[in-house]
Amino acid sequence: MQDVLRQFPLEGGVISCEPYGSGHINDTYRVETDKGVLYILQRINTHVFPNVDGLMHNISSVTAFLSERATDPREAMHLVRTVSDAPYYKDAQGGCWRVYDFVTGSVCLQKIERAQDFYESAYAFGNFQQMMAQFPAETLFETIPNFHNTPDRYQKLQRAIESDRMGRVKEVSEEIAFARSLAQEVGRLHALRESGALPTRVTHNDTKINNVLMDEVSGKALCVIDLDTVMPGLAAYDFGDSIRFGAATAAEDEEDLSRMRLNVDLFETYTRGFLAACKNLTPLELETLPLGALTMTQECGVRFLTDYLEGDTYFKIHRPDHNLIRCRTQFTLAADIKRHLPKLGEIVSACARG
Ligand code: ADP
Ligand code: GN1
Ligand code: MG
Repeated sequence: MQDVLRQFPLEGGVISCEPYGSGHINDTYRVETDKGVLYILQRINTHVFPNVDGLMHNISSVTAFLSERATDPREAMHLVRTVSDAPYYKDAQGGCWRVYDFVTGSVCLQKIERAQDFYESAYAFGNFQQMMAQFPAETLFETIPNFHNTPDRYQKLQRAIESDRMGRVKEVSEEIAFARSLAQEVGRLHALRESGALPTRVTHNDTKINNVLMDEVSGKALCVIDLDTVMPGLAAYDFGDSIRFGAATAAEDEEDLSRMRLNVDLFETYTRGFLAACKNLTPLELETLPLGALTMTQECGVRFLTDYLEGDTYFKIHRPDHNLIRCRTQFTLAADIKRHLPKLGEIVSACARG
């Protein structure tokens, strides 16, 4: 780690470097120097992001674009370039490392404690999308092709079932049946994107509440982080993924499925915040926001199930059946979202009217 940290022009000598946060993808560390300055050091997951140059090109240009427009420096992440002025450092073993300034005085929530926090995160993600409407989308690399292409996620599940590498298919027949029962309905967003009925926008694509930082005093959202998946996408992806994670009554890996439901009040809170910041949605985009919540939840369940069948090679796990547990919570939540769709449509219409 010392060798890695020497490659970045940090203020002061490093006194600690500890694992930090609870992301499923990168290895994240909090670094502190003897001058009291904090940094975030990350080893980029190159299995998930093989094109690190493309990824870091995106991050450099998106962070620069956002900081030019920020009124407070804490509103945009700041990437620390290496001593050779590169956006990341590649070590002798091929590990790829990047450093950000730690956004001081911020907190990162793992779950919603107050509705106001969810409103704040909604405003931040809505605002992110509104600002990125001015960003030259054609300069972005597609860091994970087909990231929210739901039919493609189903094809990957099908291939995992057919190869049954871990011999786990026999344990998950109920989950496979549930996945298939919603395949057509959750394939609709992708079809609407392909036909051009829904506009492609620059979206974040991973809008969990722990990908936004809040001011520890005022509780106001400061900045959107985890920009690895900023790519062309649909408004409904960003809206839907936030609902999946934040408007759920239980954690993504809750074992007691009776605790997992949609919190309709939080759905309403998020919709108000998102639409207060993101003003340019078309009528069909608005109409399909609830379908986005269903689709992102079901798709995430399909991804967890696929990873379970493939032997847990994608998402970090902390127990052998972690991905199966995560899949079950997502499918339970998807079923509840489906039951509420008419009501959710009414809420979106009411919020869009103001
Ligand atoms: P992953 O892709 O693995 O989710 P993230 O980029 O989201 O990685 O980082 C993991 C965690 O590290 C975040 O949830 C947040 O707690 C923390 N974090 C990341 N960047 C910063 C930052 N610039 N300032 C403060 N905390 C940060
Ligand atoms: C991953 O990186 P993180 O933990 O914020 C994943 C998301 C999933 C999420 C499920 C690049 O997000 O797509 O929805 O886990 N990110 C990537 O919690 O695959
Ligand atoms: Mg994250």
